[in-house]
Amino acid sequence: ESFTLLERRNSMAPRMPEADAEQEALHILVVEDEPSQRMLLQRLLQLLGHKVDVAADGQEAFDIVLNKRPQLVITDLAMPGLDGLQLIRRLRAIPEGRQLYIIVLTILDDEDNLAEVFSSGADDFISKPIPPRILQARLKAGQRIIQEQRSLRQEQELLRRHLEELSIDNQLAQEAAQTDGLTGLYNRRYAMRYLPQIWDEARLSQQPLAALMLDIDHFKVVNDEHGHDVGDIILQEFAGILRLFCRRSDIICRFGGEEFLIILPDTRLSTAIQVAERIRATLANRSMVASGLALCLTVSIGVAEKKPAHANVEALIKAADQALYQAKRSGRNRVEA
Ligand code: GH3
Ligand code: MG
Ligand code: MG
Ligand code: MG
Ligand code: MG
Repeated sequence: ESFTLLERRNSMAPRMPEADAEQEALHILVVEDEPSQRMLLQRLLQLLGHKVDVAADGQEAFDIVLNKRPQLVITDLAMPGLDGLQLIRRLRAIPEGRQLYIIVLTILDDEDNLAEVFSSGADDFISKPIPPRILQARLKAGQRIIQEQRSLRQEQELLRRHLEELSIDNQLAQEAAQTDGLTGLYNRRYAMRYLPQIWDEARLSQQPLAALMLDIDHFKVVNDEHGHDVGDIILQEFAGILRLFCRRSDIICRFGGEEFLIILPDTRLSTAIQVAERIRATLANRSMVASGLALCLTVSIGVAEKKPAHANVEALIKAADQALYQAKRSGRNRVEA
């Protein structure tokens, strides 16, 4: 093996390439066990404007690829320990090495040897001794691939981000469309679209289904005496209490201003009445704090369960609403079924 770079430079007509303005600086790893050759190649590449790391064998090269992520590897074949072909096969087997551009340095450019070089995963080869202008030309070919891969990765990343934004927007829009802005509960429109499905499921599986219609008593007074903002805070607190007494499978909905509907799947009337009673008692026995005010409020609740006579979920809701009307008429702060 003779590396004739220095001889070339000193003798005859040295044709040292100059840094090419169109050639971008690459991050190159030189793998070569012979120290003088390694250093010469390193100097030449640095002269051409590239950033160069060096390794003396395959194992060291493998570690440098993982840690420093060069774009291009120029590797010798015959090396102690992990040789050039083994290095290439290992690199091609890991994500960090799949897109590396790999050039092999070889003295044996016969058919068999080259076939093995390419089938191990190399992108190109240069015969030793290395003619500097050929090296420069091969690097330029590599650069085209590296640039193309980079722009593909960038496009992929843009696309990925775009898709992510779309799906977040979509999710937010869906949430906004189905929830009530003040309380975060489902809104009436969503409930009326979604509930027929719950109704059908209960019908088909012959499971009970219950509905609670709740209306805060004399809520107008809160607004009149303390202002609309305090009223809003009370509504939010009330929504929190409802969440506290409901299961994940229950559908809690702000049906109107201070009127709420809860649908309880797989729940009989007696259980639904218990739930309603707990909500009523909780509100009656504690004061709600809003803007430093402690307010005592009560709620009236109508309860109904699915009956064979009900044609649809609206009929069930209507029955709960009628029971609520009854609770109001009987003096408020009551549960009626
Ligand atoms: P009742 O015991 O008969 O239910 O009396 P009420 O005062 O609660 O009933 P009414 O229907 O007369 O008044 C409901 C009040 O709820 C009137 C309205 O100003 C208030 N309200 C409705 N929506 C909101 C809201 O989003 N925020 C606030 N602060 N108040 C609301
Ligand atoms: Mg890379
Ligand atoms: Mg060697
Ligand atoms: Mg009311
Ligand atoms: Mg009302």
